[in-house]
Amino acid sequence: MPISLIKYALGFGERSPHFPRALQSPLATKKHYDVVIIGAGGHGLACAYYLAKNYAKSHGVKKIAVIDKAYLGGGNTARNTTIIRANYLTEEGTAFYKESQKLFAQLSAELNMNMMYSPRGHLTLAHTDAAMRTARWRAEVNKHLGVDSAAIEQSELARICPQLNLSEETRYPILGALYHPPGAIARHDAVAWGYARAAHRMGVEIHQNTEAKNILVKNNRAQAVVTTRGTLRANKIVQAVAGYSSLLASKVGLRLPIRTVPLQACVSQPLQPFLDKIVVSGSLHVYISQSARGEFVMGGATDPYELYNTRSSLEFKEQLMMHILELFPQLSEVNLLRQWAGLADLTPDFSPVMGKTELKNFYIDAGWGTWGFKATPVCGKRMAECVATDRTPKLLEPFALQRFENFKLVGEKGAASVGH
Ligand code: PYC
Repeated sequence: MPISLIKYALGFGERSPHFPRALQSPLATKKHYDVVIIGAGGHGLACAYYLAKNYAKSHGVKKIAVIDKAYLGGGNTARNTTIIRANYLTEEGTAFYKESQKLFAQLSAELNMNMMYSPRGHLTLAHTDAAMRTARWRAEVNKHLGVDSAAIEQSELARICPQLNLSEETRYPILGALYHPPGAIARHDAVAWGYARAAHRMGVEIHQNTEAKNILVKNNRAQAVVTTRGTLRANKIVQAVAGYSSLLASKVGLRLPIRTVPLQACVSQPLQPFLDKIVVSGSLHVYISQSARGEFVMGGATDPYELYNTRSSLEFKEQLMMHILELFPQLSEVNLLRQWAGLADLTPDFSPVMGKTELKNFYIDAGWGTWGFKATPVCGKRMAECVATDRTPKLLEPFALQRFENFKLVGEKGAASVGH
C-alpha cells in the first residue's frame, strides 16, 4: 500500500502538507485587485485562468479575485446537460463554438484534470420538411466554416442510431437529421474545478460565499464591488453570473435585453451503455445522452414563465417522458434518479452578450440562454483577452451589447436544442 495512502487514512488528510487543500484562498479579501470577476462558475473561472496565464507578464494583470455568492460551480455550471457542439445556424455562432470545441478537446491536458470529454456525435432530428430545410441550411453554414456537419436522410439515421424509433406509426415520424460527428459531452464540475485549481495555482483568489451587493460607479467607471465580506476596489470588473445577469447589471445602470426563465433537466438510474449518440429534437422539445456513469441525461423546453427559482415540477417530467418514450420506447421501465433546474438568461436573438460595455472598465459575459456550458473555454479565453487588452477580439465582435441598438442581431433560435 502506498505510504501516502496510509498517511491519508491515519487522518493527516487534507491538513497534511502532502495533501494541500485544492483551494487555499486567504480568509480575508484584499482591498484592491487588478481584476475582480463576479461569478465563480465555469465562465468566470476560465476568464481568471486565461487572464493569469496569458496576461500576467505582458499586461501586468496579477491580482485577480473571483467571488461568488455561493459555492464554486454551483450555479448553471452544475445544472446543464453538458452538451458541446458547434453546429450553429449563423456564421458568427459557428465560428465561435468551433473554437470552443477545439479548446475543450485539449482541456484535460491543459488543466491536468480528466474532463471526461467524450465526442460521440450529435443528432438534431427533423420531423417536418421545414426542419429538414433548416438542417440543410445549418449543414451548409457549418461546412463553409470547416465544422463537420451534414443533413442525413432516415436510412442513414437508422444506421447511425439504430436505437431510435423510426416507425411511421408515431405522432411525429422522423424524416432525417442534422448529424454533427464532433458533438460531445464532458464532466461539468470537472471543467469548473479544473479551471479553479489551475487559476488558483497561478495566484488567483477564489472567494466563495462572498456576494456582490453593489457596484460603485463614478465618472463612468466601475470603482469597486461592495460584497458581504468587504469592499473590493478594482481596476477592472467582470460580471459572469448567468441566471442573475440583469439583476447585477442593473447595479451599474445597465439595462439588459434579457428575460430569465427556469430550464429543468433530469437523469435516470444508471444502465449499461445503450446510447452512444446525443439525440436532440427541437420539435418535440427533448434532448438525451447517456453519461459515462450510464445515466440518461435528459432535458426539454424552458418553463413558460419568467422566474428566479430552481424548483422542479412534475409537469415538466411528464411532458418530457411522453416524448422521450416516443423516441426510445425501450426506456419505459427506467427510473428517474434526480431532477433539477437552472436559470436561462434569454436574449431576443438567442445569442450571448460578451465584451465591453458603456462603462469604461466594466465587462459583461451574459445572455447565455441554454448554451453557456459549451462556450466555457472560448468565452473565458476571449473575455480574458478583451479585459486585459481592452480590445474586442474578432470572435466576440458580433456579440456586443450594442448590437441591440444597431439592429445587428445574431439570430440563433433555429439552432436551439431547447424549445422556447
Ligand atoms: O444547445 O445543445 C444545446 C443544449 C442542450 C441542452 C441545453 N442546450
